[in-house]
Amino acid sequence: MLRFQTAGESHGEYLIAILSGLPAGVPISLEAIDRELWRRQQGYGRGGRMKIEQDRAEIVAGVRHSKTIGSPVAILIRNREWPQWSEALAIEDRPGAEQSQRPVTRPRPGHADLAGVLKYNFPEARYVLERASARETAARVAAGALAKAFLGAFGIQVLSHVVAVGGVRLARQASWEELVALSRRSEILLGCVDAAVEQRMKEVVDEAYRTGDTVGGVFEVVARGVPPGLGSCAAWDQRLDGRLAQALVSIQAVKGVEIGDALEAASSFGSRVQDAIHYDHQQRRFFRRSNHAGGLEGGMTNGEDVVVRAFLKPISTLRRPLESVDLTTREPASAAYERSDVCVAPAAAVVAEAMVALILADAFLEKFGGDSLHETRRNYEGYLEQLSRY
Ligand code: EPS
Repeated sequence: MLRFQTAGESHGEYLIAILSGLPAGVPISLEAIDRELWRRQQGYGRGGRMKIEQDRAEIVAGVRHSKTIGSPVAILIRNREWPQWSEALAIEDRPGAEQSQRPVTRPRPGHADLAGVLKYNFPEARYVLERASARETAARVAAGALAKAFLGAFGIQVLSHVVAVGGVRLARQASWEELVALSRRSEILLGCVDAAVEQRMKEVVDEAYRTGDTVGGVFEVVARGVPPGLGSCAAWDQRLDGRLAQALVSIQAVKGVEIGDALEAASSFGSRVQDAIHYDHQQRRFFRRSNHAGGLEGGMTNGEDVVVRAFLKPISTLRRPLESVDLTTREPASAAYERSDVCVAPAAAVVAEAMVALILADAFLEKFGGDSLHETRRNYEGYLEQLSRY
């Protein structure tokens, strides 16, 4: 139903997001999109690039007078770095252009560099890393902000927090109120709801700075207000847990996903990890006292919070580079380094919110359809009434 695409290279002129399939009439605020872009740029452990960029969304299609009009929404985000790269990444070739190119001949272990040059048959990795770069996630966050605006019209909110940085982990559950407060902070350190744990996370990042290393982490995304019945048990590719997992693992450096308490459940007994079903006669609704399933059963939402976690490997550009091979000489060489982030867990959590919002909005539209928000709402309300009469 919803389709989204991004284009753009890390040091090219723009990043572009195109989202099609939103109904007409969704209220869109540029300020809200920019706030999401700002959140993605924050976090202790970001590198020099984030001091240069100040991401702003420029909507160039699909929104008029602050509402979607049913046509694809196109958003541009300018790269402030572009003027330094306009020769190195020129669109048109010209004689002598090789001199201004910035080849990357020492592929970084863990990065897309080597697999990409082999795949695309490039002599060096510049074009590969330009697209593989997590700079692309700015465009995802812009598209995700549109999905959040759509979901918000139905009272669905998507938030996140960082659960672990390196070996330092938040050992308790975060409340929804803590996630709301975190999302409103004007300064973001490591995106953890607990100040004492966050300080210990900062020490891990400081150690990585000191030693020329990088550090990964774990973050959790929670969606509240999601009705039961999104996704489907009928076909493997309609299962919402699978769709969420794919969307999250597609984020640069994310290598694993957990739905609900999957890791703990795998080493526990069935009687301890399923969420017993209760019924509230007054409100005429089913409910659970626990949510180990993360709001997903049989590939469908069950009406509880959707809770997913993603596991981020430490990013692969190291100030103290690992061993590699020079693509030109084929001799051993240290992997390339110019500048890099040391920890991106808080930024990746914001990207994950965007991806979850896009998947939920897609599943919501699949179930309720509608060419205008009015029509979607009518269909949704009919379903809510059906549930209340069940
Ligand atoms: C990235 C390398 C760094 C990061 C970049 C992702 O960029 P540069 O090579 O220009 O220093 O800062 O992330 C962003 C620019 C961003 O907006 O998140 C990489 O190789 O993936």
